[in-house]
Amino acid sequence: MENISRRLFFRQGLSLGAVTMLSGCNLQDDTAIDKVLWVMSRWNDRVQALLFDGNRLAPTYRPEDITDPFPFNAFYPEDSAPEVDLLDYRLQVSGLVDNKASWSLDDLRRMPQVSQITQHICIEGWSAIGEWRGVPLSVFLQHVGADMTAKYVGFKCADRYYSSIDMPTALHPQTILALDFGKDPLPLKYGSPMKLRVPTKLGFKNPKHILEVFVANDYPGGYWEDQGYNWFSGL
Ligand SMILES: Nc1nc2c(c(=O)[nH]1)N[C@H]1C(S)=C(S)[C@@H](COP(=O)(O)O)O[C@H]1N2
Ligand SMILES: [Mo]
Repeated sequence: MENISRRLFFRQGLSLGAVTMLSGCNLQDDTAIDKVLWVMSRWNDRVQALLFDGNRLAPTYRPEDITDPFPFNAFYPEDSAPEVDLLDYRLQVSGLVDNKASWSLDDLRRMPQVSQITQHICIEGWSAIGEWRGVPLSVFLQHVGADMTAKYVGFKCADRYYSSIDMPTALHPQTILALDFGKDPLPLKYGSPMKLRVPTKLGFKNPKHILEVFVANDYPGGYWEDQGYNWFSGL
């Protein structure tokens, strides 16, 4: 398996290199270079998907390893984090699922919960260890009768942010719809009332303030993904 994908890597890598030379793009030709880089990144997604082991767990840490204060990050400053009304909150479910009924926070809290102390790694060059607790996304998807053979699970947030992950990662045991941070409900800045915690991917693949979960076969992209960050971004 590893040999095949490595061979695949070199063959595809070489042919991509050849394409780059043959197309004769010069440094002025931004769109041609851009196209090649996008193709390479999507190909990189496929290799990462091939190598992803749905049973391999991300490292977990001890309570004394938890980073305090935990850093905040978003595409806006901390005081602009979107305030979602907890009582009115209804998580929307759409796409390739049998049951599109929305979920209140109580509905989510009645589901099985798991905890994890894991490391969050941001592409901007920092990492921190935190504790999150919530519903395994696999349990949630099972419950709404999601098409588990679909390619993507996507997320829409209260702040225009959006992201999506591959189905094997969505079904990974450490991928959770997190409701708690440490012992408390998720604070505003860390994604209240609910965020995706996925410790097998980079920080930007952990959307906060989630309003909608959907299952799809059409590539949903993401806020940073559509601006060039590699979509799979596995660790
Ligand atoms: N809704 C939303 N989710 C988001 C972001 C955002 O801007 N909006 N930023 C992402 C990035 S780049 C990082 S590193 C983490 C930061 O999460 P934290 O504030 O809990 O540390 O949230 C991710 N999820
Ligand atoms: Mo990030």
